[in-house]
Amino acid sequence: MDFSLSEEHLMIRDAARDFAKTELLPGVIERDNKQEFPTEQVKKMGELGFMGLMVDPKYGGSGMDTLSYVIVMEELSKIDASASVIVSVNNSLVCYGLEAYGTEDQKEKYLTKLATGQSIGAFCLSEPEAGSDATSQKTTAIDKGDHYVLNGTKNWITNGGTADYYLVIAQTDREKKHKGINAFIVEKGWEGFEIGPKEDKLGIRGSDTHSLIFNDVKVPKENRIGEDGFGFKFAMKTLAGGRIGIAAQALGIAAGAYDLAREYSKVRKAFGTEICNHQAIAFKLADMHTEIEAARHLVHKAAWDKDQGNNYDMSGAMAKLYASKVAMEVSVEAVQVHGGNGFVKEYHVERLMRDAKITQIYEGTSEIQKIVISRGLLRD
Ligand code: COS
Repeated sequence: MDFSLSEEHLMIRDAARDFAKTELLPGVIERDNKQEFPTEQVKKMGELGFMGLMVDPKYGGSGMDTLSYVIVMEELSKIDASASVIVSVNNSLVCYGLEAYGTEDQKEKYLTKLATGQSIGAFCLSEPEAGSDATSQKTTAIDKGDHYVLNGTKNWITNGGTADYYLVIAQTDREKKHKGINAFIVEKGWEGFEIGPKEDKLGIRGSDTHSLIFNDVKVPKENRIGEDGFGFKFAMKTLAGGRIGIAAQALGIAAGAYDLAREYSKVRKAFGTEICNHQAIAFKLADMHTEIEAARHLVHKAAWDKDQGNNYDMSGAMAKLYASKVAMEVSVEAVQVHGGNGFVKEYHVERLMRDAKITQIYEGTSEIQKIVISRGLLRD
């Protein structure tokens, strides 16, 4: 057993850390206030290879492992969780989904652009009445021979307004229940495809979240991913990896909040000394650090499982369940350590606290993670 990171992993960590400090930190508060998408920053992340970290270089990706991906996610999320969710969705839902299950033509046409960051992707499973209960898809894709006709609404779609390509899950044959669901690649601008208004959110306000409306959208048959009826499994398999990315995002939010709290406690004075000299604060830091370290082990273990070719459904779900809880707890404590300043935007911790909440909700709520974990425990 070896807990140390390799030279390559340390290099990618330093590159992401440096990028986050120099490119994401300036303007992060303003983007949060204005709900402004980090367009320039995403472009630069594409140039650095962050938008297709795990994709084979033959499709324009960086060819790195999942451990590199979670390391990058942690570093970006310490500073800007809005930017990191854009990276996460593009990498582990869209690029991974296409690389693992797409045809060669689909990879040539779409993955090459997504992996380089030239284009952005979105993953569209959730609906007004199908969030956790993902098999209850109301969006329909009716088979018309050489094409499908798509009708319905998708909700809370990350990159909803900025994406160029959308992986859309829809019901083709209701009789067959989840075995009648398909996944499709849909391009922005296709007739009948409308982007709904932007959501006004509690956190990750720099990422754009929209509902999407499909009105008789014609989708060519060659844009279906996998065999007929593979759509639900596609969503589940892809989300299993996505959850590792969100776990890493949660870890980063916690680590970022902790770093700020630690620094602040060393300069802020009360009762004649720096507040870190008070056990009330020092013990908070001890708890925060211990929880973050435990979360990091779970996240790295899940990434390692994926890299080893092991099943990662459970380890990814455990990492997300725990890291998102730690993100919430640590960010609340970081605000507390900052006292009144913690409630003020310029100190960053209130934003991290708001950003933390979504990690317990998207790509499967904490309750869904417990379903996945408990079913895994009780299988056979
Ligand atoms: N990999 C491959 N296949 C999987 C899978 C996985 N990780 N998880 C489930 N499946 C398959 C099952 O094997 C089953 O197929 P078969 O009937 O061929 O065996 C099928 O999917 C349906 O599974 P199940 O019966 O377990 O479905 P449930 O309705 O009980 O739901 C949960 C399972 C709750 C785990 C699923 O609906 C889920 O993950 N929901 C949350 C979705 C989500 O994350 N939403 C957020 C949107 S993205 S922001």
